[in-house]
Amino acid sequence: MRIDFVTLFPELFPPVMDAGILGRARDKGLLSWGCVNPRDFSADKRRRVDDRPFGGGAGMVLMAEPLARAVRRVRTKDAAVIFLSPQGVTFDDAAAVRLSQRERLVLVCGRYEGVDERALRLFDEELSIGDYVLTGGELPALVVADAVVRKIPGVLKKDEAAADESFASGLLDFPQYTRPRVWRGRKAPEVLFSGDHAKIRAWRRQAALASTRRKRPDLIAAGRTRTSGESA
Ligand code: 58G
Repeated sequence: MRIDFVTLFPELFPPVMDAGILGRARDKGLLSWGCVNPRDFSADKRRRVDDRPFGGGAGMVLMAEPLARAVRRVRTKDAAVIFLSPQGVTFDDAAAVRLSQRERLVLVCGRYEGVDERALRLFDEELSIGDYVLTGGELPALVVADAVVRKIPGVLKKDEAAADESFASGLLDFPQYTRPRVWRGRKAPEVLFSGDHAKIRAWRRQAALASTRRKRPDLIAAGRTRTSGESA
């Protein structure tokens, strides 16, 4: 997969995109990415990309033209061009799976009080990572990139991918324990030392269901949970 970020702050991307599993995905040749800066497409010699809102009011608006030129630089026929904004459709695990099947993504990050409304036609989709306003679309773009890339086959190690499946099933993960067996007087569940893998699997399924009921009852009410271990 190829991801292009359209951003006024390209320096925010390498620390996240080069670390951990995302960095490994690039090393393995499963991901390439880059940034394009609308400031490089500004029409004036001061490289301005924002201007005052027509009709007055506080703050500045990102101008349509530098954004359009930056998007044109990286857009291809097969690319999904996505704008991150609080007004978008809420991004979730299913959207991550869907976007992971695309060959190219262009993730467009706004700044200031928003972008000129006429620029919205540049985008195939408008996504939000949740109901809050941030100072820029860069963190949401990185959230989307992280969630999408880890869905690309081969990016996660086999055991990591298996763990992901349990959340994609619509349930929270089962509780995990590691050494020591007793920590500050609290024992790890005995069943995990039984060596009986069928019994461990059954315990984990029940524990995941109990944890979901307690912490996220909305997931169970949504009715998309697989509660008895079927595979799809
Ligand atoms: C209204 C307000 C329109 C994404 C701000 C556009 C982006 C939150 C999210 C904006 C974002 C999210 C200006 C800064 C978009 C622009 C950007 N905030 N919830 N802020 O995904």
